[in-house]
Amino acid sequence: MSIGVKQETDTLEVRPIGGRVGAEVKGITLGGDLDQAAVQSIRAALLKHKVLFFRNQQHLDDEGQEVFADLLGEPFAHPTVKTKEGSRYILEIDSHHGGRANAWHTDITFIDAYPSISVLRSVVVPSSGGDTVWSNTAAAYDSLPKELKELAEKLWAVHTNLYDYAARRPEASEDSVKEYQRTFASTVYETEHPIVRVHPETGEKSLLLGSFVKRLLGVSAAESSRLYELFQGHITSLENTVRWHWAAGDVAIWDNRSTQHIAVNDYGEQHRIVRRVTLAGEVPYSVDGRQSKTYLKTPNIQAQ
Ligand SMILES: O=C(O)CCC(=O)C(=O)O
Ligand SMILES: [Fe+2]
Repeated sequence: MSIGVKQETDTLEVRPIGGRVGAEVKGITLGGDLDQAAVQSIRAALLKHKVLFFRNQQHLDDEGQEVFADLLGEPFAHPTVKTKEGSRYILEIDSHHGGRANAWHTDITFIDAYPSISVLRSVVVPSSGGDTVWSNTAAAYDSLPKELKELAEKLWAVHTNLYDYAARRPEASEDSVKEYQRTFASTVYETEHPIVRVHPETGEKSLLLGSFVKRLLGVSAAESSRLYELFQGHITSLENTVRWHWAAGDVAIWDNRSTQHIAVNDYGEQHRIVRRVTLAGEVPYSVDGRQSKTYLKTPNIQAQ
């Protein structure tokens, strides 16, 4: 697909990468000075391809990333993790400070109105590895047989930010386990989401699961984990994914309402830094019009 939008003298060129998800956008310099038409084209391409990649955006600093993100929506600060010093709402993910998002997830689904869009900028890249993979959760829903779609549409799940961090990250140092409790899980959230949500802009149905899920409602723990694996397996099926090999200065933007992602943890002790800005989202609706709900928000006594 090619969208013929004038940006200065450039044309926005959108080249799909995966068969079902992801496109590289060329011919655009990201920043706070983009005109409305360019921003609209980016939004339209994002709704269609779910993840957009932009190479060679080295001119962006933290503030440049923020003012560009401002054009796409309302800034949204992480509910528990402090923003990077000197920035308004940048979250830094630094591999030397425990930052490795190496489990499939959608950002911040432990609250009801979780972010609509995330904008990620690569700052330090390892010499090899450190790719990120995204999946299209609308394609994952679409590729289910009718019977499983019907089952999924009936199910709800509890999402939380309190999980067994040490068990999930066997290589993590004691310090990063403490850091997790002190920051990420300093306030504990639990939220009920339908496992199929309806996209507020496109009306598309998508699967809403990922690693913040604690259990599915109305079934036993064993059934919950089997059903989770069944549906999550469709999300992570390679046909529904796209993989990006970063260079410093690349920017990825994803529709957080219809994707999951994972940072591949294959680069050992090498340094890797990415910085993220998230934009406010809407409380999801199920196919039968019920809304997600955060029913627990409490200080974590273990983190005191
Ligand atoms: O490190 C990455 O590539 C992705 C990190 C992540 O999960 C995020 O920025 O939301
Ligand atoms: Fe993430």
